[in-house]
Amino acid sequence: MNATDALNPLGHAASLGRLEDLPPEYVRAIHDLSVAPLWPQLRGLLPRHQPVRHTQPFMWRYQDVRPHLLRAGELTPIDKAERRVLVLCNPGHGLDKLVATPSIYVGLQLILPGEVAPNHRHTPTAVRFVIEGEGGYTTVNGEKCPMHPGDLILTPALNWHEHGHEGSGPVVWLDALDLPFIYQMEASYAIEGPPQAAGAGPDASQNRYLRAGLLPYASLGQALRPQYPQIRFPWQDVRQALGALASVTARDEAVQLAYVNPETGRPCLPTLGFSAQQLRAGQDFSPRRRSASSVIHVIEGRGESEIDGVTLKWTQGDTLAVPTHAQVTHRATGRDAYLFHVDDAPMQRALGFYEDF
Ligand code: GTQ
Repeated sequence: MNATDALNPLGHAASLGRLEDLPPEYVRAIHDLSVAPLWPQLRGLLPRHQPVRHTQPFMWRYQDVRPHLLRAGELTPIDKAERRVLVLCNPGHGLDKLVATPSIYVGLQLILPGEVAPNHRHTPTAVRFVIEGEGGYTTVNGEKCPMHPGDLILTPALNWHEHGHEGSGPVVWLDALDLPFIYQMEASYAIEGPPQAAGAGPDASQNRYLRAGLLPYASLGQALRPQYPQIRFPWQDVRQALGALASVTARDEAVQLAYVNPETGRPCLPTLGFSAQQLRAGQDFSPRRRSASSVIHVIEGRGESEIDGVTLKWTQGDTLAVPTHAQVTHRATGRDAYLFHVDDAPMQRALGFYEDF
């Protein structure tokens, strides 16, 4: 074949040379040096126009997983688990990778009355989104955060955190971590510590960052600001703010609030982004297709989502995985639904390639 026949109009080769096209002794010689030719793998590494995606549009039903999580409470005492978590594994990646999407780890964590999940800190960043139960708490760097259903609590990289339960009945929350990326970087590890001396006072969401637009005066112009001034976002505030936003938002626009650092207005964590959405009943909502992957947790309500042609019918407590570049439509049925979104847009923005289409 004449080489110029195989060029596309942009002057790039339609197909590239394969490993089998090379003399075996050449391949052996470079492999012996731990060296490989790029061109047989170039289109795999850099496919044209769209990334290769193994992540499946998928849903974990809370009512399916919950009984097994409660059973884990009987089967495995907390001191044999430290964190009693069932990890939501996207079937496109199998059970070993422990990922919901390539960049997002999600687990359901159970803590029973009187139990303590002991203090540690680690390089991956985590958040908790409370699903059910009262009396749970997470202490983050000495700040004790109560956990009510719908609350978001941040445990940023290298911040000490421990969980406990002073109430009755099971407490369950969703853990979301940037663990897959940190693990891939060979940078994931944890350090154990003694129990924290938690302050008796309320967390900062209850006295320092009560309203948008109002900051503690002393934080202005402070050279050394706390990196994570607000680590708890109470659901009752978020739900109320969504209702207020809905009243001034056109029917075809998203009623969605981003969780941000109140002092900087930036995403509250560097790798993963969080938002809460009020999805209006009886109306299709199709966000722009985006390069970020995401996990969606149903806070309240029921409905369905079409993700790359796969229809998933959801109800309260269910969790969905949305691959990168997916075409998505959400629909709440009956009454308005409330969704919690985790995405890797902050990471993609920091790396300079975030896109929506
Ligand atoms: O609660 O600290 O799901 O360290 C995975 C690792 C939860 C936690 C997880 C963790 C935690």
